[in-house]
Amino acid sequence: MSSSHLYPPPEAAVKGAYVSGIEAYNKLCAEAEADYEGFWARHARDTVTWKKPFTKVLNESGAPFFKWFEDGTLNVSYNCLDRNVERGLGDKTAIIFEADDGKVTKVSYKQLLAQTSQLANALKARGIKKGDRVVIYMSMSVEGVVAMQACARIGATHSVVFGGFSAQSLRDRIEDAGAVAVITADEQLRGGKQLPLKAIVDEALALGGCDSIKNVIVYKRTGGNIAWTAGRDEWLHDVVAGQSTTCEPEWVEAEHPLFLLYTSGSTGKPKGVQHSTGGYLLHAALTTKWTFDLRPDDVFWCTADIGWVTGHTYIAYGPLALGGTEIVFEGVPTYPDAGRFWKMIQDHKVSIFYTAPTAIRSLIKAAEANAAVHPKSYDLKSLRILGSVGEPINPAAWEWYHQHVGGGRCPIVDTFWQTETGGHMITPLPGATTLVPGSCTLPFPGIMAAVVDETGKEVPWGQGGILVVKRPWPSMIRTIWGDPERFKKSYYPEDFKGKYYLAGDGAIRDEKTGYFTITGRIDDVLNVSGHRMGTMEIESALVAHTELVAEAAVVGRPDDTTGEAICAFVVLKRPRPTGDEAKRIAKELRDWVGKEIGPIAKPKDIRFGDNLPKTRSGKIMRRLLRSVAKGETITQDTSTLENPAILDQLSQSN
Ligand code: 6R9
Repeated sequence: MSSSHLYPPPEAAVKGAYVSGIEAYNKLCAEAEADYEGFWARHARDTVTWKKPFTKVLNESGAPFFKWFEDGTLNVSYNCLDRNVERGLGDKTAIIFEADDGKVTKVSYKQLLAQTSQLANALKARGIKKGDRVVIYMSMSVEGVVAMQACARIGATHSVVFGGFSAQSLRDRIEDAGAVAVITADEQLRGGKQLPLKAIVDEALALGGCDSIKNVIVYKRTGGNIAWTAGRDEWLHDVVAGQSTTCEPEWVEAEHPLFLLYTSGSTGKPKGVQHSTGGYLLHAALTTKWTFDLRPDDVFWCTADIGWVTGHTYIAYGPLALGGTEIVFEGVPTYPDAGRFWKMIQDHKVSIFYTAPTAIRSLIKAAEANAAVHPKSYDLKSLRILGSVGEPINPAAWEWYHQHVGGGRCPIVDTFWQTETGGHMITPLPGATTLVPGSCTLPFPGIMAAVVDETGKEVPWGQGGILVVKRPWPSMIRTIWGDPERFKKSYYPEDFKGKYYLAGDGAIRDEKTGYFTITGRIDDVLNVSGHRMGTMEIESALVAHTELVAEAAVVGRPDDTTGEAICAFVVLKRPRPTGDEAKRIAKELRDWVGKEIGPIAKPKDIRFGDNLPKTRSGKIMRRLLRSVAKGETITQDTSTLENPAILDQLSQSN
C-alpha cells in the first residue's frame, strides 16, 4: 500500500528534463487522448529511424491481434548501433562491462557495431536467416548483448533463456520455439563461483525434442572443462574470426517478431510472449528517454539480467537506441560484499540506477548489520534518478532507497510493467510527477490504463479492482508463440467482451489523485524476488516426481525479503513423514524442483499432509492454504471442507 508522504519533483530534476513539469506530462496525455494514432505516429517518426516510412499507424481489423506501423520497415540493430556511429558517437562508450571479479572493459559504439556485424555474418554463414529462432542461454556479458543485436541484425527472432533455468526448462523452450541454434557460454561466473551453462545445453539437447538445433555457439568465458559435440559445437571466437566487421542489416517489417520471451502464466506451461520490431523499439526508446530522462552524459545502470524482459528493454535495446552509456554487470549484489552496488555506482559515476525492491530489501538488511556496506560509506553523488521494477516496493524500502541511496535528492521511478507490455506502463516521470512511496503513480503518456470490475466496468477511484489497458499500444505482446487462442484467452477474455487488455494484476486508484497502486496478481502467478512463477508450473514439477508425490498444491505467502515465498503442500505416496525424514524428503523435493525448473522455483516451505483441504466437489481450497501458509488462525468457514482436520496437520512446518 502507498504512504501519504508526497515528494514533488525537485527543481534540479525538472530543469532540462525531456518531460519537464506536470503541465508537460498533462499536455502529452491530452495529445494522446485527442489523437491517439497521431500521437504514436509522431513519436515513431521522431524516435525510430525507418528504412521505409510507415503510412499506416494502427490496424485493429484483426483485434486483439493488433498491428502497428505495418507497412514500415526498419532494423533494430541499425537503430541501436549504426545510427549512433553515423551521428558521431562511434567512439562514445556504449557498454561498461564489470566482471564478477571486478575487471572492467569498455566497449565503444564502433566496437559494438563491429562485433555485432561479425557475429551476424557468422550466423548467416551457418544458414541462419530472417524468421529463424535462436536461443540465447548466456550470462550477463557484452557477448550476450551482441548475440541479441546480431539476431536482430539478420532478422532472426531471439529467445533468451535465463541462465538459472534448468536443462528441462531450456529444452522445453527450445522445442516450443523450434530454434535452429543456441548461443551460450562455457560457464558463468557469479559470486566467485563457476556455474555451468554449456553442460546444461548438452543435457537439454540430450533430453530429446530438439532436432531443429543445428548449431551451438560457445563463448569461452572461464575456460572450464566442457564436453564437445563435433559438427554441432563451435567456439564464438572461431566463428567470428575472419568475418567482416560490416554487415548490411536485414530490413524487416515493423511487425516482424524481434524476440520471444517465455514467462509464467496461470497454467503449467510457460508462454512464449512474442514481441514486434517497430512498436517495441519505439516504446523501449521512448520510455528510456522519458522515464529515466536519459541524457548524453548519463551513466545508466539497470541491474536486471538479460534473461528477463527488463534486461531486454533497458539493457539490450532502450539505452543503446538513444546512444547512452550503460553498465553491464556480470556478478551479484552481495559479492565480494553487500556494498558492491554502491561501490560500482561510485567507481563508474552512475547517474541513473534501476533495480528491484527485493535487492533493495536484502541490501538494507546487510547495511543495517554492517556499516562498511551501508551506502553512506560510499560517494553516491553522481546519482540523479533511481528506479524500481518487478514488484511493489513497500514504503519503508522506498524511503530508505530515497534517503540513503539517493541522498534525498533523486526521484524514484516505480515502474509498473510486464513481459507482455514490452516497456513501462504506469510510472512517474522524474521531472514531472509528485511521488508517493508505494504508488507507481500515473500511466505513461499514451497508455490508457484503468481499474474495472468483473464485468469490465470502470470502478470509482478509491475502490479496488482489476487493472486493464483500454487501447492497444505499440509495444504490446502480439501473440503467444504457436498458441493464438491462449493469447486471446489470457489477455482478451470473453468476460471483458474481448475489449480490454487484462494485465493479471489488481489495482486501486487514490481517491483524490487517481494515482495507481498495484495490489498484486489476481491469478495463480507468484512474484518471488521479482521473478514470475506460476503456482501450477511448480505443482506440475512436484507431481512429476511420480515415485514420491501423489498430490501437491502451491501457494505464496508474504516474505520480508523476497516479496512472496513459495509454500508447497504435498501428499506423498507413502505415509506422512515427520521429523528428520520429513526434512530429508523436503530437501529431496526442493532439489527436484530446482532440477525441473531452476533454483528460483525451489519452495521455501514444504508441508506434508495425509490429504489436502478440499471442498466436497473435490476442489483444493487454496484460499485456506494461503492462510495456513501465512500462519494465520483459520477464521474462515470450513464447513464445506471434506476433511477439516487436515488443516492442523498442514500447519506444522518442517
Ligand atoms: C517488468 C516485469 C510482471 C509482474 C506484474 C506485476 C509485477 C512489476 C511492478 C510490479 C508492482 C511494480 N510488477 N513491476 N508490481 N509495482 N512497479 O517485472 O515483468 O517479470 O513479466 O512481471 O510483476 O505483478 O504483473 P514480469
